[in-house]
Amino acid sequence: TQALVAAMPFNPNKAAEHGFDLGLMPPAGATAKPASRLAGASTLSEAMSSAKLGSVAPEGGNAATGSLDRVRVDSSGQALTTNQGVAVADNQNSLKSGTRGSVLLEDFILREKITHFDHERIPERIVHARGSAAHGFFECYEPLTALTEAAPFKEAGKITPVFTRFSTVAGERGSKDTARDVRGFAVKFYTDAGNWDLVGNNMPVFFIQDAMKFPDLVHAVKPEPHNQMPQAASAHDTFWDFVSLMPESTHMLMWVMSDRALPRSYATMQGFGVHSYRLVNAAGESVFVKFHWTPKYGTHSLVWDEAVKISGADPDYHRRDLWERIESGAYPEWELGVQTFTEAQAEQFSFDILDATKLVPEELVPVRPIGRMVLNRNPDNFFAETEQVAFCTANIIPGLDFSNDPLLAGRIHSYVDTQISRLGGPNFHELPINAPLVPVHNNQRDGMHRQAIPRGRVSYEPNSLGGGCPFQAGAVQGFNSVAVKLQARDEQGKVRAKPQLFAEHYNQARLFFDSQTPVEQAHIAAAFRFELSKVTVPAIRQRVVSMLRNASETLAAEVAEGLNMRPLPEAMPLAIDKAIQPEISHSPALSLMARPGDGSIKGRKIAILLADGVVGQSAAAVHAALLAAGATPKFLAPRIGPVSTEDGLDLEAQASLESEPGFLFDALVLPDGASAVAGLAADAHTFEFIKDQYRHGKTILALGLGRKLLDLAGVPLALANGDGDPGLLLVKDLSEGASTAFIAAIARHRHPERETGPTRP
Ligand code: HDD
Repeated sequence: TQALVAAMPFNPNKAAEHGFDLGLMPPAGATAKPASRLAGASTLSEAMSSAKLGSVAPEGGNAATGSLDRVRVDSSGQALTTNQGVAVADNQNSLKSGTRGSVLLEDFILREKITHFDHERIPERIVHARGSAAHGFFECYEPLTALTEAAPFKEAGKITPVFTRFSTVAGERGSKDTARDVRGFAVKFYTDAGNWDLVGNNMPVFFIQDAMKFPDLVHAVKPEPHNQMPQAASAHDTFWDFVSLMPESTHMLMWVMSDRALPRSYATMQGFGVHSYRLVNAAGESVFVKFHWTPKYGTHSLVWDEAVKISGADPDYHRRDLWERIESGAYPEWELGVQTFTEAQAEQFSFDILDATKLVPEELVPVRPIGRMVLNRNPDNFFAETEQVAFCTANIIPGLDFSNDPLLAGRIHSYVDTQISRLGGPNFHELPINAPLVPVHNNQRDGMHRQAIPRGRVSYEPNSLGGGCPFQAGAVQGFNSVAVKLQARDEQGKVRAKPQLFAEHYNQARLFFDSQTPVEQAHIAAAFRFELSKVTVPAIRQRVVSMLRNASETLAAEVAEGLNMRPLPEAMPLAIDKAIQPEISHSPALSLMARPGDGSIKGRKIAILLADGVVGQSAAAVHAALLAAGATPKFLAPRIGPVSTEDGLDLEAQASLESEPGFLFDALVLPDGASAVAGLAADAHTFEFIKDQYRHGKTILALGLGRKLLDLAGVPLALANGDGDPGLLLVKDLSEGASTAFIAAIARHRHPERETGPTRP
């Protein structure tokens, strides 16, 4: 028992421990490289400068460790104190006039404790309230100096510490992780030229083109104001009312109705900077750039039925996944890629690159990989780090600049502004998680919660009394905005209007839908059907279908069919008077299937069912093989705790079938042993478990007599068309070949060939 329980790839009790930082140590049994010299650095600048010397990425450590150490609190071996550092003798009883008398006003210990507690909550983010984050690093592949002088891209092997927060958009802080929603993908680079925040999403486009519409969009999607329902869901009248009156949202709706909006984990989703930004080199020359994060472990999503069930059984599904991957050493990793193009190229595109509802197809401009990001350390404290981190699109560094995207312009204002009420004043940049690694010198002073203690009597510039310091860095060292030339068409003077191409709303929506595989298309149609079935006003449903007709008649017809809508409503009138011919009609890169990942099963959760009388050896062997492959196998039985085996091996169930149902796992092992099969068959949870695993397209391995459970659950052993099911492996015992085949089938993530139509069994 000891050996197998200890073989958990991570320590689930970590957060309860004091004394030493397990997160900085290579996880027990993991194949991570030993903690690098960075972990031992005593200051951040020491860590950073040693990082720059070499090309070894700090797996298991993080350069930001040094700076946070000064504010870390370790209470091991310490007595309880008040906030003034006064030792507290009794933390159980308030001060009273006699044991049955009234509590005394002078009880400063009670009052301090309660007062602090009363103020422990801060406002949640108005959007992206629910999130999870981790520390890590970015490593540059090769110098990008021809295009940009941005600090992270200066040399091959250069390491820049990062803190990355993922989020859902609509739900409140305590809502579920697996809602159908866009996911935030915000990266703070602590560069040696100041902080750069790349605040993106897991989808490369957005609902609206102008920040002017953002409050309307958010009000429409959030729970309705009169009754505060529904939570973390777009499936309601106000959202669909708004978007059906904003045809520019059609492209984004395709993404949000696709499986992209149901990621399997944060580690298996792409990220995008969305807007066109600029890269600027030392000579001041600039090109446009779009940023792409591509997950090493592939793009994998949930299916709707699975997402709905998970949200009940484990609302923290993505948060837990991120945490456990990092603790087990299966570090989430993404490659950063850029699409770069010139102003002249941009002029030729059939769409406007300032329009955030459009992407630049990879067929037009390929994505060039420039580095990788690894997340390898969990935060020590959720509030201090994940909640207090303040991202801002305005945080850019020399070598980067904005484009004139009007959505971006509003964001540059909004993020700083919102932190002032969320974090209580203008000094939130001093919070340890937000502070840059480089020193800050300016004449800004005072304000709520000021931490810095500026010395001297000079707080203005120019000055002579302070020797002229801090002085302007000048054009060579300081940030310079690109001197973009105004073009003839910009000389209309002040206008509230948009460029003509912004009025073309459907070409890329069509491109997206037509580039999906049939299974993905079926899921999109099913998602529209589901969401619109929750819309109570028929006119809104009609309007959405009339909008979809302009993007895809096939999709519109399927959705209308699903809503019993006959005849099809007229297509919505177009906003543009001339047809715009798109460059391409198919972009395979837009399918989730385009990025299966590196073929590993690192971080996947696999259930191995047990019951008394199980053949211990084969269950233990499959556990060991999965662990060695970097997955997180778990023994489950009708009841948690010890399980007796046929062959005398001690095994222990770490969860029960009731506490962790089947849809929480990526794959399933059914054990061998006549009594175990009988024991499992006597528990109805077993069949729910198997049916969900089957229905959701998961890989199932049946060892020996375990296959009987499949028969009892009514699982067909072949596909509807008579072909063998690649996700069902029935083996006598666990020969070498069997575990390899099992691992390869899990690496496919899901076996959609089991799906027979939009309404599947
Ligand atoms: Fe935003 C948070 C991403 C448009 C205003 N946004 C926020 C976060 C992400 C994004 C990832 C969470 C950051 C974190 O983890 O703390 N937002 C986007 C993307 C957009 C976008 C990719 C379109 C391309 N956002 C957008 C617009 C506005 C905002 C147009 C306002 C004009 N966003 C905010 C905000 C938030 C925010 C209100 C809420 C909390 C915060 O900023 O710190 O300022």
